[in-house]
Amino acid sequence: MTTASSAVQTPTPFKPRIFSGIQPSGGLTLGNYLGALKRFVEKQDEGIETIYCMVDLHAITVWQDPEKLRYQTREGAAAFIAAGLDPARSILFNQSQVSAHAELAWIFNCVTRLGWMNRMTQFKDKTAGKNAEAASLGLYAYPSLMAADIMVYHATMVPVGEDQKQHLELTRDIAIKFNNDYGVDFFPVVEPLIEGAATRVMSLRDGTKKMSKSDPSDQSRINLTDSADNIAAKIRKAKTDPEPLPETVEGLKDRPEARNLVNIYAALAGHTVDQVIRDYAGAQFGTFKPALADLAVAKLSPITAEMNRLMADPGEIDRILGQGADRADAIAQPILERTKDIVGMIRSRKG
Ligand code: AQP
Repeated sequence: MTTASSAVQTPTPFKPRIFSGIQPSGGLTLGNYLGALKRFVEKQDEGIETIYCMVDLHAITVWQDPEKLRYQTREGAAAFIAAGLDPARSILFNQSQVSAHAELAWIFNCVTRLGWMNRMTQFKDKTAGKNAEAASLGLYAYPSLMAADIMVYHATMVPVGEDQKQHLELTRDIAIKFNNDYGVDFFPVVEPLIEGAATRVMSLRDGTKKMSKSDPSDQSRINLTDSADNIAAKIRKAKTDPEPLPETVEGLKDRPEARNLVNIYAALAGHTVDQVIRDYAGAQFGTFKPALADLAVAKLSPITAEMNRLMADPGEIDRILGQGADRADAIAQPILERTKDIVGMIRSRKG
């Protein structure tokens, strides 16, 4: 069973502030929705200051067609808003509009140790079976930019899926080393928020692999732009085993595909995994899959419809992203300027 696993909260002198981002490296998936978007909106509604970003600088660490990148950045922003994000309450922008991210990332590149980077499993996963020598330097340095994304706002909490846990630990290490090296207490030690039934939504074709927007198989994922028929067909064809659903949550152990579908149901319904198992104990997939498909369509179709409506006016999306970037920049610049002071750089005349 997937359970809440957020780290112990440590007292901090920093104001609670949430930052998180999504790469416009493809159309967003059910994994991005349950692991990120849905929770981002919940955090906004809890009244904490929230800053969210389409991380286009991260996306180009692997090749992106320029027109598609622009489209996907707008589509991602539309998904945020369609999922309930209010750009007046949260800050929503695309990363490349706020240059402080890249500037702080360079300073962090000089704090981060090669040995730390060599342990990052996402780089290994993304280059597995490929020529790692041909990967971009940006892909290797990705976690240092991610640390800068968070620290440039002095964010104290980052809602992410399980897959980002190691990068968050690295962010903490970079902040601690910076503070120690310069004898300051300047960067907060950030807390990952890894909560809920769907912190790791798995592929519909292989329950041991993460559902991912860049998986070559479209059948492996549910896209937020999929039609109701498409969603139902993908769930109907999702890989499962021949057994009925178990009587207890423990019975899902060693059944990754069954566990994944139950987790998705729980996250979409807002139920615990226990509750879902109680409701469907002994059910065949012939019964469970249509119920899951109905639920997925009921939850996702209104989001898809709103995304389509918003995408009809790209100028309005660009305006929202621009306003968000101005607000983000107003927070980031003073923190970047103070960082440069600490490092011994002569202050910008603008600062
Ligand atoms: N399958 C998933 N289950 C739960 N959470 C997920 N997230 C991504 N996939 C899942 C969460 O979504 C946020 C944004 O992720 P990202 O777009 O920055 O990059 P990613 O984690 O690398 O997602 P993808 O879909 O696998 O992208 P590609 O294919 O481009 O690498 C993060 O909070 C992440 O945890």
